[in-house]
Amino acid sequence: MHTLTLTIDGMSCAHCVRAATDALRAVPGVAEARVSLHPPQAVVTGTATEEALIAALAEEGYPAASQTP
Ligand SMILES: [Cu+2]
Repeated sequence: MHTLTLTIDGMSCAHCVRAATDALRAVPGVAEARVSLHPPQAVVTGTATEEALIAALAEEGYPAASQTP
């Protein structure tokens, strides 16, 4: 288990937050996903790879990037 933080582009309202949260929770290995609008980011716990999370968000129309230094 690890925790990853992603910066998400393209979210404008609570509906976007919901869609991004659902997309992340659908990724195999995700134990918990918390998405916020301010700042626009996701904090994800589990065993999913960062690449899989970014791909899931991109599929929903939200380009995301790693916030890990
Ligand atoms: Cu929205």
